[in-house]
Amino acid sequence: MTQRRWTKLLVLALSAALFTPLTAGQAGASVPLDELTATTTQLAQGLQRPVGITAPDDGTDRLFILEKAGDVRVYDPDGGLAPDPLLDIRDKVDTSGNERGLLGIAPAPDFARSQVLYLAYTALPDGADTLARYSLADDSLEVLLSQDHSENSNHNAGQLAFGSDGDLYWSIGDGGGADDAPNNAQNLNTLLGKILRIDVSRTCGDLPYCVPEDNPFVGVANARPEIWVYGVRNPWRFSFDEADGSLWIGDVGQGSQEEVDHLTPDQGGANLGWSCREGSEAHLPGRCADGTEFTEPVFTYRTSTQGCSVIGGYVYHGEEFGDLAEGTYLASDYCSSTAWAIRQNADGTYTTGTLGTLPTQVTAFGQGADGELYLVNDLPGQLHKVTFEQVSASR
Ligand SMILES: [Ca+2]
Repeated sequence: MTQRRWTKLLVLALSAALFTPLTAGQAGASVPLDELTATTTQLAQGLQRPVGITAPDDGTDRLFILEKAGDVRVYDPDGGLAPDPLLDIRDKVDTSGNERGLLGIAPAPDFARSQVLYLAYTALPDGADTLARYSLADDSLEVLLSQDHSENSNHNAGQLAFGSDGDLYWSIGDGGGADDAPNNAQNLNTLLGKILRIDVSRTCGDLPYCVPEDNPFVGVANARPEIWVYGVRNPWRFSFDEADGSLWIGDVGQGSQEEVDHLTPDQGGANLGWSCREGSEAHLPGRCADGTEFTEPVFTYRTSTQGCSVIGGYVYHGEEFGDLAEGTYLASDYCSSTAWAIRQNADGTYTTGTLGTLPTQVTAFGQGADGELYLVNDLPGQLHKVTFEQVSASR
């Protein structure tokens, strides 16, 4: 997070503390969800299958946009979409199948100085899910970690984000196909169907990264120590709430339920259920022993009737709509474009609702350095800004 974002949150927290009790996720004023609507304004077009957005913390207000084939484009609020890519690794990326490609990007916490980016992609020749470090200074690419994913081309997940702990988190899908046939998501000996947490600021022995000592499966037999949470199917997009460091995950369902999970920073080791459970329901209960503990989603909706694939978003902490939407988590669905909203209440329960239907399809959300929310649609290839409005409660 940028210095100015920290300062703004501190001011928000202080002013809220003076007048009202401060609650997690609701640091500022906001109107009831049934009086709130979300829409979008187009900023740029002509992108080639954009699938992700990030913002470097370097004072430039730029957005970096992933194109599935393997390049990163730059949107500048003053100059618009730059014609030349920031980087191009198309000769490394396996784009066979709809879900393979360059899928994730995270600027290093010291990006302004180091000019280092982390990238997640499916690599040639066989589609291995791959995490690599890219240096803009010399256009070098160093592979840090990869996971075989050759059996199926779908369910690669691919989100990258740094937590407030400075560690890098990476989501990998269950290996694809239907019903997670090999039971990967519940198997701690594979990285498939997991969200990982590693320290990329150091090296340890032969590894080009380190495993944080407090990762939940360090020292556990037959478990990969990089695992942070398990039992996920295809967590295409996750994000951190910069106000409390909590993790919001949109895990794409198979045919029954789409789900959003919300984990505090002390919930490492959580089993999110797949494929024993799908959303809030039993799916293949025989996959898990009696008494297995699951962490239930905080929000679900029906896959077939209310959409097809959840697109995880962000908790809004921008200034422009702070009096309307501060502390509101916004997500969508790839097919229905519903604007799903979730707020955590002071007692730990959640209030959920819709903020209407977005005027465009959503492939991924992003959060600018200014805290405002943006989205891309892969077809036809546009960048939009999310805006909020207060409406009458009769909607
Ligand atoms: Ca689940």
